[in-house]
Amino acid sequence: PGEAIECLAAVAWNAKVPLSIELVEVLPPKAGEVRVKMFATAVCHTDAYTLDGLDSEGVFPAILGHEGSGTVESVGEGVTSVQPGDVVIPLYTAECKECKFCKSRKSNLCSSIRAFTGKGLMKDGTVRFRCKGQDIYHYMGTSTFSEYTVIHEVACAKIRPDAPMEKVCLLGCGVTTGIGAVLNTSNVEEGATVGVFGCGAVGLSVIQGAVLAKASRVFAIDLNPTKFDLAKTMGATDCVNPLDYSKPIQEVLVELTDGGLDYTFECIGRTETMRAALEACHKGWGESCIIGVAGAGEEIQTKPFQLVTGRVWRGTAFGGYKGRSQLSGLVDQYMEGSSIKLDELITGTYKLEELNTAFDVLHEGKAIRSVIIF
Ligand code: NAD
Ligand code: DAO
Ligand code: ZN
Repeated sequence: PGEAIECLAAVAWNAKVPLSIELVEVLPPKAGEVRVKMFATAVCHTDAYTLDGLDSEGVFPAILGHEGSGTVESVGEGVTSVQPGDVVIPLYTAECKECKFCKSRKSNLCSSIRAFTGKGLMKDGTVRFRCKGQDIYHYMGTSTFSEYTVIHEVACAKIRPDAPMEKVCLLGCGVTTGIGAVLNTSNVEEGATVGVFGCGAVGLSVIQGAVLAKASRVFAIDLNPTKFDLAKTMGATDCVNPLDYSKPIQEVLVELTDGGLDYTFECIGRTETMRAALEACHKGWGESCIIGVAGAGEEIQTKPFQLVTGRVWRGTAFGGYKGRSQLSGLVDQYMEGSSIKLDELITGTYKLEELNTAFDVLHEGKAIRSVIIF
């Protein structure tokens, strides 16, 4: 590992101000670290949420971005699982394969670096970005809004070199999360009915997961009817806009489904829709999975009787996938045919200099995924 690299990055100097494209210094990777030359990155709602100041862990100045792909430029001491030239997807949910989470079949919440990445730091407590004489924090251990980034080896998912990096970057977060929520976290079975609250990239990927699970009916629920065409393309059988009804949406869905849905997924990040998703579940067995990230300090509510009468409330991070072991398999599945849809979700491509526009179109409800190509 040689020298610092000077390159362009989008710096979030503070919450609620647009990103600025700056020349930054990216220091060489230390022991157990990998420097990656980014090829592409998409913009997920979680980046917008952090930039809007809603994230209790948000620290500034920082380089945001967590849904990307690139090639390894150099590796630090002791790194053995990747080498320069390898194509990788950075993981915001790492996999060390040694901690108790990694050893458990029940969870993907690796604890090896999380205490540091949650604070915007590398595992040695320092950062690898400098700009205008200042240290710049990392974000989720990924910081993909930069031409070069430094990540931990345990957060480096190696994938096949012939994968189109401008597409498979979507597997770094939203698509994997949605599909995994269905297949791993909720274990939806053939013939089940599914309700999906929110038809952004995450919700649309829950829909594609429900199709993979052979669900019998898939209800797409969104306030923005322009999302419904794509929801149908992904496999939704019914589209419901809460604005078309005067009753609470959970009551509407319970009526439409003879007592409620077998599985629901909240892919918005609002506590009211989390409640609605739980209460739209069938008595006795319905299960609701929270995927959306609510604002810092917000709390969910329902009557305990909802659970007493057999409904289950659960949640998922990164769809339960263990990234270093399993992400390359999803890339293979995408490459082998039509079972995983990525191209349909890309609604625009931009240059790094246009990143603020990509945030604007997300806020305006006009984007599913905008991909920045470096
Ligand atoms: P997005 O903004 O693209 O999609 C959200 C959708 O919800 C939009 O289509 C919007 O019209 C719709 N919506 C908003 N309010 C609504 C309401 N009251 N009723 C019905 N629909 C409504 O976002 P995204 O990138 O798909 O992310 C969705 C959520 O998932 C975010 O909260 C994000 O932070 C979270 N997320 C979680 C994980 C995880 O691992 N748990 C991973 C990725 C994203
Ligand atoms: O291990 O304590 C932990 C939490 C891991 C972070 C998981 C984040 C999931 C929600 C963020 C989503 C999107 C990028
Ligand atoms: Zn671990």
